[in-house]
Amino acid sequence: IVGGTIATVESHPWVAAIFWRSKSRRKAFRCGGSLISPCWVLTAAHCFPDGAQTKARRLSVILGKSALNETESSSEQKFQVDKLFVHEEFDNSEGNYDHDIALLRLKAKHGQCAKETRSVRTVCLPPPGESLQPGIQCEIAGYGKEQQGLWYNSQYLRQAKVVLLSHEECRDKDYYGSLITGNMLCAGRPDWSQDACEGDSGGPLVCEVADRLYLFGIVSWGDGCAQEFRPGVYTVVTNYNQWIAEKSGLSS
Ligand code: 4AZ
Repeated sequence: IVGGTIATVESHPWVAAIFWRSKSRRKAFRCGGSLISPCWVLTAAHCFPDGAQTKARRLSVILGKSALNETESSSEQKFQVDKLFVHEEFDNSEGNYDHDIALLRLKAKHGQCAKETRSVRTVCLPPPGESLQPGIQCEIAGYGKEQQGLWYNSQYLRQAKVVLLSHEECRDKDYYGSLITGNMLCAGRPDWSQDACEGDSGGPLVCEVADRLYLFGIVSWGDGCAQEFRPGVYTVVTNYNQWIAEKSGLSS
């Protein structure tokens, strides 16, 4: 996150940190995600460059994490991943980010996955078809870079406020033009001071509707971070209620 503030995980208790264990057994932070039910984390497809061939065994998820490189055993819940679904139509081979969505199933321990606490809870999926007016303010959170070009992620979970742009504005030639599909939404600050950045991918864009917070977007891509006319681009979650229900067996 560029230009945001440090956040406690209690204020974004659905945030998941996804790690990848390399062949040398080193665990590296890979992406953010959002807990949508006790055993399911929603994230971005591009977090898994090997797509459907990705070995779920190498993935792990930590919930309730405020600091990336420290363990707070009192708040954290750690899980292995027993299944990964990457959207079948995601194909990044030509730099295309359409359908940038994936689901992870956490491996239950003693018949249970995430337990609700002050630092761990699920976020609601938006009602199918609910669309948002441009100009409304939403919140993003993640452990990604605090500035474009840094080689390290943020040590702490950070948050920022971004405003939704209209589809028309984002498809303007001064913005991203035809790179923006109907499955993407754009959000940024009017002064371009706050944005998601590398490492925030997969994480939540949460917006309030009728006094409730809903997961409307998944951090997907952007040309750099917090650059003029280059808003953050997010996967439109409401286009995938059916896909999520199908893969997870959760009813939408
Ligand atoms: C990335 O590289 C990335 N400014 C994610 C989000 C944004 C840019 C890059 C949005 O994963």
